[in-house]
Amino acid sequence: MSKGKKRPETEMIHSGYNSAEHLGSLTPPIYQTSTFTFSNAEQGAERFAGEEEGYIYSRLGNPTVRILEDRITALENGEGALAFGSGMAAVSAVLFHLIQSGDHILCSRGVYGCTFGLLEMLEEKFQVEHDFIKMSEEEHIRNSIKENTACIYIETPINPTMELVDLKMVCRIANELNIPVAVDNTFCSPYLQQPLQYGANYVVHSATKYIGGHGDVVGGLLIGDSLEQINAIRMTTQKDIGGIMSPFDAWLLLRGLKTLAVRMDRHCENAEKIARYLTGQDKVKTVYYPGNQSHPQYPIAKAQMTNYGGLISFQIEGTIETARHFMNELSMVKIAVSLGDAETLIQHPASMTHSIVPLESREKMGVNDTLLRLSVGLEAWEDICEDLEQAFQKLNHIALPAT
Ligand code: LCS
Repeated sequence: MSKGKKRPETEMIHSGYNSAEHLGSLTPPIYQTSTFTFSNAEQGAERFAGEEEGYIYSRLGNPTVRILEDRITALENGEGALAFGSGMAAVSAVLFHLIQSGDHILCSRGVYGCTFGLLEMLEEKFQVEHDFIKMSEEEHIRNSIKENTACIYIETPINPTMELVDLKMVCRIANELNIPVAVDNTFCSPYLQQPLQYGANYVVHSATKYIGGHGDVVGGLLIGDSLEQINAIRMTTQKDIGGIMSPFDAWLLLRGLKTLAVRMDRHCENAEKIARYLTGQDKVKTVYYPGNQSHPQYPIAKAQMTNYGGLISFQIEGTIETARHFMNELSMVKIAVSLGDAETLIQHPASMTHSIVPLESREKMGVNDTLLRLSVGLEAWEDICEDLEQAFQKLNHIALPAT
């Protein structure tokens, strides 16, 4: 968009793309090419030397992918962005960029299971240690920062416990000490939360989730508050490790982004109703949903999120068997990992997304055997409720067998 910044709903549709530069094509073309031809040998040399702007090879940049990178940069209010083949590729790129052997990473008290796996791998192979802490008390955060703390890595809301981290507070401390902060913003999408505005330096997304929104693509995005740093990552971690996004996947994500605002509004609306229903269900012990006033960090949710998102976790009364039985009785709601799709999905973190986390760490994070995570979809909320209700009723059946 040439005439300055528009509102997010508009930026999701227009930002980073000028149809006049693409034969008037309303939709961005898919530049399905591995390489780009140079008009002569001198031009090739100039591009490699960085003396002339232009594409070289799709691992180093591709026009369709670049439109997506520019669009997400605008949505997160950053200076630059990079697209990757998965969310994990984006997470690992930012960590590899920020750390060296012997460093320390301070993390929120819980992260997605594979991020946990990556942190363990960094420790085993490269002696990069990490600590998970509940980032609620300023003093505790300050005391947990070490001489060798190279970065603070945060999920908020945390997958799957829905615990929140006060971004303003953590970033203030980190900025003061010059420690970069990276925030995984997957659960919110840029529509509900923009961590850079609180002083974070990097934002990562599993674009597989709300940004794609249709369960048909795996991708990751990394946005930075410094174009210089993003370019450095492009020319190091991304170029050399090579976890790039394909032009077709970028195109799918550009298509997904066009409807992000309307989808998120509906996800949030549905989740609010389902959370209320679950809160009143006597087979449910606890509901973890940032929009519940009883959520311990409700004020943080109100301060840093524009709405409460489409994810709800809850503890079911009973045992792991009850949790499994409940899932198996669902008929419309699908049992699947991933989230942010049109379909309502349910999963059992202890045996699925977080099964890689050893029991002791899992319990410290609050991921126990009776915790279920629901990604509320775009269906009629009444149908979601009815499906949950009939599955809860089947549990009653088990509790009171006919004699
Ligand atoms: N960050 C968060 C918060 C995630 O939830 C995930 C995936 C990732 C990063 C990694 O993204 P990916 O490489 O899969 O694109 N979360 C999943 C989940 O909760 N269920 O299945 C995948």
